[in-house]
Amino acid sequence: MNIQFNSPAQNWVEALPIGNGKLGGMVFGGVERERIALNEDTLWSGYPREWNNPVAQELLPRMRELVSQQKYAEADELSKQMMGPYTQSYLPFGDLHIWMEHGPLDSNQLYQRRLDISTGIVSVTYQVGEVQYSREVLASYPDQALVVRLTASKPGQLSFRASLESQLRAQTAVEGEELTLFGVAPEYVAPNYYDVEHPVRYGEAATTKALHFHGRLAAVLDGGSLQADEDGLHISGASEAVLYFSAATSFDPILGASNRSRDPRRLTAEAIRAVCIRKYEEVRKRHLEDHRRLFDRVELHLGESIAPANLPTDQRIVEYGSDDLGLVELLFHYGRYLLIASSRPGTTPANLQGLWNEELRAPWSSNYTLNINAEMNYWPAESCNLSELHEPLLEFIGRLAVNGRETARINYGAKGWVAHHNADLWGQTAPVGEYGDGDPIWVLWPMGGVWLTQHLWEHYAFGGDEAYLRDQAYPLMKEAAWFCLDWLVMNKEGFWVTSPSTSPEHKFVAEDGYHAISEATTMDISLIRELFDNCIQAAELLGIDGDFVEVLREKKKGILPLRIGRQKQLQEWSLDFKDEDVHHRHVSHLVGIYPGRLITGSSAPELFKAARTSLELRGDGGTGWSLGWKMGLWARFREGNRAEQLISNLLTLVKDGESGQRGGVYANLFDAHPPFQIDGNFAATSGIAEMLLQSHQDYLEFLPALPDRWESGFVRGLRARGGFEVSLNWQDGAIREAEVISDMGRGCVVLTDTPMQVREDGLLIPLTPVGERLLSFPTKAGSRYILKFDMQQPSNA
Ligand code: FUC
Repeated sequence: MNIQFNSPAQNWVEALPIGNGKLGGMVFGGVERERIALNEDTLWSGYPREWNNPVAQELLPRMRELVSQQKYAEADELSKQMMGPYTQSYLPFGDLHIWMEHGPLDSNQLYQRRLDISTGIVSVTYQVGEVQYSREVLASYPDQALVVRLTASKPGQLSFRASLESQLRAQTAVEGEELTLFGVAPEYVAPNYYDVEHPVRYGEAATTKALHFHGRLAAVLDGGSLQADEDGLHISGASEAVLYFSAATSFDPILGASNRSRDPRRLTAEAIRAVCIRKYEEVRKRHLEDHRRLFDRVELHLGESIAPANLPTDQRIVEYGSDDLGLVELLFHYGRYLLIASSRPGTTPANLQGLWNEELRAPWSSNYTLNINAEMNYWPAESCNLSELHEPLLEFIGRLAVNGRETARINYGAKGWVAHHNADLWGQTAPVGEYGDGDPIWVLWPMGGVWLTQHLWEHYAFGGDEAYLRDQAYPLMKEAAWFCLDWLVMNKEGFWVTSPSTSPEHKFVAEDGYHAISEATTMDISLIRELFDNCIQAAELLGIDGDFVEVLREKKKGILPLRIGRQKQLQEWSLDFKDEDVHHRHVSHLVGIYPGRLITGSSAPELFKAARTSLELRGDGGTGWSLGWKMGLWARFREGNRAEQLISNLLTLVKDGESGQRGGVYANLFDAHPPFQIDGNFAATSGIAEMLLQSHQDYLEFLPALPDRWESGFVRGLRARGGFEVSLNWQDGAIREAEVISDMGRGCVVLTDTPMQVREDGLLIPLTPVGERLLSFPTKAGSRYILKFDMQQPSNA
C-alpha cells in the first residue's frame, strides 16, 4: 500500500511522512543530498504565562445587555477587551542531511521512492554507475528512534556525511562519535497572520523559561570508517551504515512546563544507547510488529484497482476518476497511518499538522484549534479501531480542564472549566486575540471544552470501560456541564441561552452589516444539549449524582429550542439571519448530526430534514477539512453518492504554495486546506468508516451510505459503540454477511431491512424484534457471531 514517486521530493509536501508519535520525519529522498525534515512533538515556543483576563468578567453584564438589545456592532467591539494573548507555536526541530559522495545519477530510470503505509517504512533506491544504493527510513515506537539504513550493492562503495541543522538558535557538538544539536526554543513566536515587529523572540539561554531541546545522531557501520566533527558524521568506504536519531526537550507533561531537571541531553543519550545495542534487523522487526499490530486491524476492499502498479501518486491523483477505488482505499488507510504516526500513548495530541512542520511560523501556529480541527483529528480513533491512540487527546483534555477552571473563574466568574477556540502545548484556555487584535468571530467561542468532552464520552461508548468513565471521563464532563449551567442565561422570551455566542467563524448579516456575536447559536445549543445528555447517561450508568441529573434535566427543558428558518434550513443562529457566505467552510450548526448524535431521523425528524437542507445550501466545496466534515454528514444523511462526491472533490491535486478555500490533497496525499492541515486526512478516514457502519443510535447499521460505485467489497475490523468489532461483506450493493465480535457481552441490536440469521459456532441464535426493522440478540464477551442476510431465507426472528 504505497505512496510512491519516481523522483525525489522538490518540496516538503512531496516528501514522505514517518513518525512514532514523538519523533517525526519527512523524507525527501534526494540522491546526492537526502533531507529528512525533523520534528519532536513537544518542541513549542513559549512557556506557561498568564492568559486570563479579569476585565472580561467586568464587561460580561454589559456584553449581555448589548446582545439582548441586538446592538451587535457594539457587542463585537466590546469583545476586544475580553481577549487574551495568542497561543504559542509548534516548531520545526531541524533537518538531517545526508551528503552522498557517489556523484550524480546517470539516469532517473532506476530511481524509486516510496512509503509503504502498511509497514511504516520509506524506501529510496537508485543506481549510480554499477552500484545500486538503497535507503530505508523508519520511526520506531518500541525503540524511540528515527532510523536510516543506507546500503550499497558493492562492498565499500558507501561514503557520505550526515549533518544536523536547525532554524532555531542551536549549535552542534561532538560527543565521542555522535553528533549532537541543541539549543533553546524561542520564548515567543507570533502567529503567521499577526503582523508584529520581532515575531520570533528568544530569552537568555541561562534564564529562559522556554524549552531546551537536544538531538543526537549516531552511526553504526558495516565496513569503512567513521569520523565525527561539528560538520557531521563522515562515513567512508562502508557497505552499509545505519543512522540513529533521537530528540527530546525539557518539557515536563506533569508540570506542563520546562523542567530543568529533565535534561534532554541525557534523554537522547539514553535512547541512542538503547537502540544501538540492537542490530538493524531486530529494530526493523520490532518496528514492524508494533506497526502491524495497529495497522492490520482494519482491511478495506472497495473493488478492483485500475491504476498501474508503478504510477506515481501525484499522477494517480490527477488521473483519479471515481473508478480508481484503490486510491480511495489508500486515502482511508492513510488517515489511520497518520494517526499511528502522530499520536501514541504518552505523546502530545496531533496538532494542525499532526506531527510534521517545517516552518518557524507555521500556518495558524500549527496549534490546537478547538472549533473543529483538533476534534476532527480524532474522529477516526474509535471507529477505525485505534482507540488507544485517542489517549493523547483524552489526557490533554485533563490538562486543559486544570487551566480552564481558572479561566472560567477569572474571565466569567463561572464554575467548572472552559476552553476557547485555540490551545497549545501550555494548555491555553483563555480567548486569544492579543487583547484586541483578534476578531470575535473566532476568538469569542467558549465551547472548546464542551466539544472536547464528546471525546471522553465516545471513548467510553466504544470501549465500555466503566472505571475510565467513572474516574477520568465523567468528572471532566460534569465540570464542563457546571460551566454551561453558569454560562446559560435567561433571555427576554424566558429561554436559557448562551450570550455572547458565535457560530465559528461565520458572520451573520444584520441591517447594519456583518457581525459575529449574538445569542444562542445552534452550535452552542447543540453542544451543550449533547453534553447534558451524555452526563445524564453517564451518571445513570454509574448510579451516581441523582440530584445533578435532575438539575440537568430541568435546565434542558428551558433551553432555547433549535429553529427552522425561511429556507426550511436548520438555522445557524437563533434569529434567521442571512449568511455572510452561503458556502462558508464551517458547518457548525450541523454538529448535532455529525460528529454528534443529538439530531437523528428518528429523534427529531423535522430538524434532521432541515439540517439536510442546510448542508445542501452549503454546497460541496470548501477547504480540505470542510470536505471531510461534509463526507461524514452526508453519510449520516445516508446519501452515499453525495459522500462519494466529496471524496472525489478531496482527491484533487493541490500544488505546493497555494492557499485558499479550495481543498484537495498534495502529492504526498496530505490534506490541503490549502495550506497543509492534517484534519482533512482524518475526516476522510472517519467519513468512509461512517459510510460503511454507524452505531450512534444504539444499534448497528450496516452500509448506511454505500455509493453505487462501491458495488461489492468488504471491510474488516471497524468498531461500533457497545464494544463490538464489525466486519462486513457486501455484493451488488447489499449486505451479505457480517461478523460481530463482542467485547463486553452486551446485547447487540441490528437495523435491517433484509431477513437475518445469526449464528454462534454454527448454532442459530434466537432474535428478538425490538423496534421497527430492529432485531436484537444476546452476546457473550469474547464471542464471535456470523450474521447472514438473504432475501430468500426467512429470518430466525
Ligand atoms: C479554523 C478554520 C480555518 C483553519 C484554522 C486552522 O479557524 O476556520 O479554515 O482551518 O482553523
